[in-house]
Amino acid sequence: MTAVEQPETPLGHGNMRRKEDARFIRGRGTYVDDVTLPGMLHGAVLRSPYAHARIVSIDTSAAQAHPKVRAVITGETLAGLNLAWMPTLSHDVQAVLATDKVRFQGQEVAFVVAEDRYSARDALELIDVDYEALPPVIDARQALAEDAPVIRDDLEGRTDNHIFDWESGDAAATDDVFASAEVVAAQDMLYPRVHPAPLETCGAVADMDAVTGKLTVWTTTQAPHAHRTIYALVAGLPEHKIRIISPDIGGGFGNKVGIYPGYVCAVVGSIVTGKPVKWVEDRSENLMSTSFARDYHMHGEIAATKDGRILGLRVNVLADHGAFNGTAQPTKFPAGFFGVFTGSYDLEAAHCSVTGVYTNKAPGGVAYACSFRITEAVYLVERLVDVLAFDLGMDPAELRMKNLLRPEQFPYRSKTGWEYDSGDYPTALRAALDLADYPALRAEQALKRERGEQMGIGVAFFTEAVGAGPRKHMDILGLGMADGAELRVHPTGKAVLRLSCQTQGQGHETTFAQIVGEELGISPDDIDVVHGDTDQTPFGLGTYGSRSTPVSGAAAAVVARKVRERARIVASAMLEVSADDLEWEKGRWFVRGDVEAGRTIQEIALAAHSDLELPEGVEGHLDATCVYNPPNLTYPFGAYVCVVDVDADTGQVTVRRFVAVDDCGVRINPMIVEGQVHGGLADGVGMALMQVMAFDEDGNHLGGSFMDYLLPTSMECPSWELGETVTPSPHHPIGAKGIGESATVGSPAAVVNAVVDALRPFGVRHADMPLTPAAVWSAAQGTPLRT
Ligand code: MCN
Ligand code: CUN
Repeated sequence: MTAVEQPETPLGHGNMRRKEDARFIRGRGTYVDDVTLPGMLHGAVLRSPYAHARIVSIDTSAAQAHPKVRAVITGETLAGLNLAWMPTLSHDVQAVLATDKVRFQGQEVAFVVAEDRYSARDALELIDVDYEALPPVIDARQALAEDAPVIRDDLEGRTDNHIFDWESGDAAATDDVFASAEVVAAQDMLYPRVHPAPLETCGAVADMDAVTGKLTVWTTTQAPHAHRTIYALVAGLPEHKIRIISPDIGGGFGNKVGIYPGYVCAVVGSIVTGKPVKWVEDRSENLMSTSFARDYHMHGEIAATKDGRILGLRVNVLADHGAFNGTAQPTKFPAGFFGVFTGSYDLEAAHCSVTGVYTNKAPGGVAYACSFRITEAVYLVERLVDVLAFDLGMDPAELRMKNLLRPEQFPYRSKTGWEYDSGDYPTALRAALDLADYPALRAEQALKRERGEQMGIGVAFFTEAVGAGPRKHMDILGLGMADGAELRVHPTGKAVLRLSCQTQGQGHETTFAQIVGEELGISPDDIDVVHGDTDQTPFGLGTYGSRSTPVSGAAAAVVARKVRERARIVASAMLEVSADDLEWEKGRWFVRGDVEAGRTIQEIALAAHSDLELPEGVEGHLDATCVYNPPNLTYPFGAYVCVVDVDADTGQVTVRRFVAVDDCGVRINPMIVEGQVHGGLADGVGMALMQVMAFDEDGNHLGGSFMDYLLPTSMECPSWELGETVTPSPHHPIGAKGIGESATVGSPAAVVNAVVDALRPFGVRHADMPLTPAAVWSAAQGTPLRT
């Protein structure tokens, strides 16, 4: 126990403070940019000023002549190594350095390696690129026009900018429901292009050892093992000759799932120069060229009875994927998990179609706490429910309560084929409404409206599907989404857990130790979690889609249980009784009916490494490994209530209150869960009110700095009011569901619903994010802005 109270919960240490904070709060973390190797050189990327242009020629001679420059690499150099193009995570290819054309502003054109970072940057300006500007495609709605310029003329036989068509649900049944419905409400809405904007930008230090032939890359990655395999495939090296180290990461939020050209250039730079090469991008490079999120143009329709029973949903989406289809998501899901757009409601039929297009913008699409497009899906359905409430003149909370899935319907198979594992939705919504004192808020609003003051109350309910995934259904580039875990208990009863996932701030070193601690009765302080180094950890697909707890967390529990069973055999040898006669209580095996006769896990660990005679075929020591292939996703859910005050004269929105009731099943560390929720709620306020990656018609990026691309601070956020319900996942070994993205998924709709509700006296039924003062003011004037 420390000075701060750490209450004992069913999961042992519960709110244990984060082990990793000991180094973080002292400024003693080790990030990629902290890695310094002897003789290390520095790389810098030359980027395209054009959104779309043909490269006529590149003259690097002046840069080569710079006294501190060691190498200048162009697309042509890479083409000679067959590395000018690399595979994306969505079975497309992406230019590492452009050879033929540039396809978005900020695209990588050349890479300079110099003795220091400043010289590398200076030398960029000495490179002379002759571009022939081409008309850009910026608006996704124009991408499929007859006369639209073809962006991906590198792909054989390409005559348009179409990427994919994907659909889900039953079109005919949905059309029938709509044809006979009493009420149909429709709404166009945009989920704008946004950016995860982690505080630490992306970077890598690559070190190719010419003697051993081993490549070591310290890099900002959320998925070290997946990266290693992709490097192996691209470079033709065996995996054991590649070591990916993901040290401390200053936030990922999905931005660090993919492989960026800069990483590959650092590797090539090291091969070419024979020295380690560091490349770390700056803020503008991060915002302009790395994985964006969303950019979904959605048309939604909702069918209902006059008294507000929801019957069906029909949705068309135009998805802007930028210049390369680089979304990070399971292969069979080109629109991610958008298929869960039926949300939390019991309805008769649903159908959606999604069309993906190329535009002259940075690639990406799945990032920023997205749960693989569930952010878009939840926003869509939660806005549609509010639009329906508007049309019917019903209270939006009451409309939701009337249509939520009921507890007895679980496990629930949705109309688009997802099996929700568990849930008690009405209880969560009631809890949120109680916490907010919803009736009092509506009464206050009525009073204020009489005075001409605009107050809004927004309600949102969400269901997520996280924990990808059953490997039968989910893979990334052919790699099945299962996770390994290894646990070693030392003779003194202290343990090391090795994991394939990689924390970026979620506190894995603490919570995974808590999982094993709970299973074995070893203090989490005595369990070291090793992660983020492919030489030291078992294979697995990494941290994104809130999959660490559902998949690696399950692996940690399973591997600990294997060790516990091994300990039982050792204890039976120690106590000279049959293993069947032993019973477990946290931390020790004892003889059934004789509580005194037992051995603690620490005693057993020592004996397992001693001269104790073990039964035939039983190995000594106390170790185990496992690979966890989840049987299903986990389905966390939550109910949110947001209260805003809007100044209709200035368009200024103040988020006054935010109530969030989350259910992520069993909470391993409630304090960490609350931290995750706090962060996600702030994300939601940011997206709803201030964030958009905007472009002008020439494709110039208008959000390349934090002056233009705004991050919410404590000034814009209220003091969050959290509640919880606990509905364990029936298939997860400890009943936990993911939480890392829940609040980002659920909160934007709550904020937008609140602002639109505030503007009700002006007849406003919908307004697109971000609800900046200009957008709010325009909406109140009856002339909504379109991004
Ligand atoms: N947890 C818990 N009990 C549960 C569920 C989770 O105590 N029932 C704890 C976990 O043990 C873990 C944390 O909460 O310490 C988040 O767990 P999980 O929901 O499994 O999510 P991941 O660890 O897989 O994290 C990924 C998720 C994603 S996809 C994004 S995006 C995001 C997020 O986490 N990026 C983050 N939260 C972030 N938080 C920080 N600080 N930095 C990021 O980059
Ligand atoms: Cu989609 S952002 Mo998180 O899955 O790393």
